[in-house]
Amino acid sequence: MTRRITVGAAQLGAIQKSDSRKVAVERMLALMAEGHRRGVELIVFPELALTTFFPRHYAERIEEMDHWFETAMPSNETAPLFEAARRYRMGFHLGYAELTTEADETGTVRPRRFNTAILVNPDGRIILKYRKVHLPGHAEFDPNRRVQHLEKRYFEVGNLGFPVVRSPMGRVEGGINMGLLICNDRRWPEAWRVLGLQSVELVMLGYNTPSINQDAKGWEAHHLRVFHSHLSVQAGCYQNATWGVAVAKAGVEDGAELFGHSIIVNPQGEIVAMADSWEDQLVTYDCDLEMCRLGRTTIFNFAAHRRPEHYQRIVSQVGAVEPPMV
Ligand code: CDT
Repeated sequence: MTRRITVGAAQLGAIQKSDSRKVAVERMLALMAEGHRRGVELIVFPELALTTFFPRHYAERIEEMDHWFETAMPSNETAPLFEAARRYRMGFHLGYAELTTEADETGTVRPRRFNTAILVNPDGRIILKYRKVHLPGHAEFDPNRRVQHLEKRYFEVGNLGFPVVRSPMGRVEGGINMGLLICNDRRWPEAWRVLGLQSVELVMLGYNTPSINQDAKGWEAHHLRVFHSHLSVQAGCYQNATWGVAVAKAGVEDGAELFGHSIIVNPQGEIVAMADSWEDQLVTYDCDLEMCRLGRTTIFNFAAHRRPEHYQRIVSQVGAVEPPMV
């Protein structure tokens, strides 16, 4: 029984503020058609793939931004992606802004906004949904920034945890353990480990990462931006013995540069495919899921080697504290 799947990292070039969802979806459909020709069984699109990265724009009232959000999935505009999935027998991952009316922790039913990703199977059925947990940036307009990063203003912290689904995909009829992260999540080992503890074999994540860190104040050289992104994904894959597909939006969007460099990473932490443009670009790889076995039966055999009794701070503490002076 084969345990191989051909995945596609479908990087998107810039989507401008003036571009409609129809334009974005047509570009994604072209990448799916190319993927079909190249034998792709599962295609991964970026975070907030249907629109520009709108958290760079400020609105006094959050509701003014609601036109960037999806209230249904599929919607009229996104239905062609689901049809293409069925036509090509191809799963897909999609990031989008989700506006829903549901109860919060207090039981109050109200509009709620999340930075969301879904995994759709080749029947066009949503089999996994994840809402971004680690929201970077700030909630108020920052006059010191040339470009705003207002994810904390427009989105709530995700409330679905880090779920993993086991489902047939491509040639793997017996099922693949698949999990999702979104952008900034990739920098947090805790997020990867929660997926690892569910025996994840394939992690998909989309990102929109500016080439310049405006908070760096000179401490983060330009080239380190891509290095840190790759370092995080490669470490996450290695330490949890999983494949990873990390897919960017790239190029100059609304005058702000996003760094691209989408990658596919094997369970040894090696980059096996990488985008080399700032355009719409599909990079593919035939992933052998049996490669996950080595890590999880040896150095990262969690059952044999983890010591959770010593990890208490990870869940009981948020900020770092100073050690006692000796
Ligand atoms: N989209 C996203 O999460 N981007 C962040 C950059 C934040 S810079 C304020 C990232 O971690 O890539």
